[in-house]
Amino acid sequence: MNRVTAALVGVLGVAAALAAGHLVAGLVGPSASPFLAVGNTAIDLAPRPLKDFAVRAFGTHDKLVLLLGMAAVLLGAAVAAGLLSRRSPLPGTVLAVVLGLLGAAAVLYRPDLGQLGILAPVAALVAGVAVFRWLHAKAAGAADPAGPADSRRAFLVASGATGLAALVGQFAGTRVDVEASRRAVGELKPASPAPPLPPNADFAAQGTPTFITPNADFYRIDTALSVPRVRAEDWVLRVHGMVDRELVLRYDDLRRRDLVERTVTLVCVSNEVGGPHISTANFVGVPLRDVLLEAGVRDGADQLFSTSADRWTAGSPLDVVLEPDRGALIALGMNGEPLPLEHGFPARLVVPGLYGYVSATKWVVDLEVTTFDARRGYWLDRGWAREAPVKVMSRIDRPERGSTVPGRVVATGVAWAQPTGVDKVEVRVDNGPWRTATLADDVSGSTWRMWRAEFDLPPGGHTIEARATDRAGATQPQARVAPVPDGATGWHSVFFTVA
Ligand SMILES: Nc1nc2c(c(=O)[nH]1)N[C@H]1C(S)=C(S)[C@@H](COP(=O)(O)O)O[C@H]1N2
Ligand SMILES: [Mo]
Repeated sequence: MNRVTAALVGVLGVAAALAAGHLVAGLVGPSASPFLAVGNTAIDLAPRPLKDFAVRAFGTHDKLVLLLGMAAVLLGAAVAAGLLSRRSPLPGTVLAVVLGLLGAAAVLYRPDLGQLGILAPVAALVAGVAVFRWLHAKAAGAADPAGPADSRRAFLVASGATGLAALVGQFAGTRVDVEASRRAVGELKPASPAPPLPPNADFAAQGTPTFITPNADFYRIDTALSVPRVRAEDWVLRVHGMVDRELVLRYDDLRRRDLVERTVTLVCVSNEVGGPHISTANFVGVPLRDVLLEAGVRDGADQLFSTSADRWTAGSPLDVVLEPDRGALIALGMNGEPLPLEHGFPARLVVPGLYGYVSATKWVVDLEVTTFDARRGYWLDRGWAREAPVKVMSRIDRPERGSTVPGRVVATGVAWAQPTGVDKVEVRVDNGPWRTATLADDVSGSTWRMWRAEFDLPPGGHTIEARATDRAGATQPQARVAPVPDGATGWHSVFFTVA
């Protein structure tokens, strides 16, 4: 058989295997799809330096890059196996079995999949072997000059049908209609809305972000390769552990309560000094404290251990989430809509003043009241700290790094110090005296605060630095510390040129 045919047989065999796995995963659990399971397992097993590199190099595209890389490797393997199988179907068969077993191992490793999850890679293995051998036989027949005259046509029909079936399988497999479920939620009207924003809450016209981040621009950080697809009508939240009575809450149970709306700034612990992983939204939901008090927290518990639909976990200090003024939420809505899928639909946690990895569980399905000794959250065994309150921080948005600006320099930026709030931002140029910046109107301690300051500067290169002070009097330290293990510190400094 010629090389092109051989390669095609290899590729179609792998495509059939992927589609069969995907299709069956649609029935037993979307993350059982072998391709995604391998990717997710790769993420969980990746050594930290590699993960950090991926995030730095590809930002939030890191997952897309991983999937494309995996697809390229698979394609290469499929072509190679096809080429090696020109004489006998054995090499291609071996590849299909090996890939199937790899998928099975990944699915078994995923803690979020039940026993049935294994059916998806098994289907992939069986389909891969069967389709490959079937097409191989047809191709061999077509290549045989002594064979029947229509054998060439039979091969083309068979490969076309395989390609089509593989495509249909890919699409049919993802049919959990979570979009429809989200649309059907309708308006989540808070009984107590967030206070309206003051007129001058940001300096967006001078280069800061808008005070409220539109959902489409809200930073996104998570380990999920495929966004968990949980329908509101299927969602249940279990509250258990060291409680007086276990609760099982459904979506309608929560949305029928008096919903509250709170404006909260979320920030990621991995945010570098000057980094972008911070955003603010109006979250609508149920006070987490009320739910925990209903369950009745027993003495001795110190951790709220939350688990997502895809088995990611976070541990929050119980005393913090129970603080009456903290404003921790089980959020259902964000900026006037049900949570977007990638921000946790149907429900997530939001705790002002704690970095996301110890508090902001998206697609949350389980709340266990426990101790820090008993359970360890996802990032703890990957080098991050158990206690992670947000650190006081400021960022310079204008002038931009490396930009050239006129001599009358309008510097702007943001500062945050949840939950106390920002008391003061100081700015200096070229190691000169600190000057107090003008703060935008205050919204609350749970949110960021914009600042601005003007300088008249001579032409040439200049460096501007900023530092914030919180309402408890703590000033952002100068010492540069990396984000690992509990958040970066240091003053943001920006070099620019005056024309
Ligand atoms: N299920 C789940 N929830 C998660 C995460 C995750 O990986 N999985 N990442 C956390 C981290 S590290 C942060 S900073 C916030 C980010 O929330 P966002 O993506 O809505 O901005 O979500 C948190 N919640
Ligand atoms: Mo994070």
